[in-house]
Amino acid sequence: MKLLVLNGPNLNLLGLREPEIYGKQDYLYLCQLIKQHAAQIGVEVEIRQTNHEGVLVDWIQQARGQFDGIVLNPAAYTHTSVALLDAVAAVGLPTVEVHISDVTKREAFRRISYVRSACVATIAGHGLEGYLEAMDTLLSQWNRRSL
Ligand code: CA2
Repeated sequence: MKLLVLNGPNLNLLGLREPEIYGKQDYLYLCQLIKQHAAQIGVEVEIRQTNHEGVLVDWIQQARGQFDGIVLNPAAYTHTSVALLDAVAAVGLPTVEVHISDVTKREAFRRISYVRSACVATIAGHGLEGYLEAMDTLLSQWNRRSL
C-alpha cells in the first residue's frame, strides 16, 4: 500500500510557535515519525508540504493511480477551500482529514471544514499521533477491501 501525506500552509513552521496548541516538535520530527510508522506497519509513504492551495489540488489530482490513500492536513485551507473538497471528491481515493489541534474547541471558524464531507474519517486533537492513526485507518480499510 502506498500513502500520500499532504500538509498545507505553515505546517513547515511547526515547533516555532504556539507549542501549547501544536506541541514542541518540528516538521522534520513529524516527517520522521510518519516514516518510522510507515515502516512499522509495512506501507510506503510520501510526505509533501506546500503553502499553496492550487499545488494541493494538483497533488491530489495526480495521486490517482499513484497512491492508494491520502492523509490530508489542509491547515487553514480546511476552513475555506471548496477546491480541495472538489479535488478529493473527484479523485475518489480514500482520504483521512487530520488536524494536530482540536479544531472543535477553538475559534468558531475552525469548526467549519469544507473537505470533511469527501473524507472517510477526521482525526483532530490527537497531536502528531493523529497522522499515525490516519495511516492505520487507511491501512485497515485497504486490508478489508477485498473481503
Ligand atoms: O490543527 C491543525 O493541524 C490545523 O490544521 C493547523 C492549521 C490551522 O489553520 C488549522 O485550523 C488547524 C495551522 C497550521 C500552522 O501551524 C503552525 C504551527 C506552529 C507554528 C506555526 C505554524
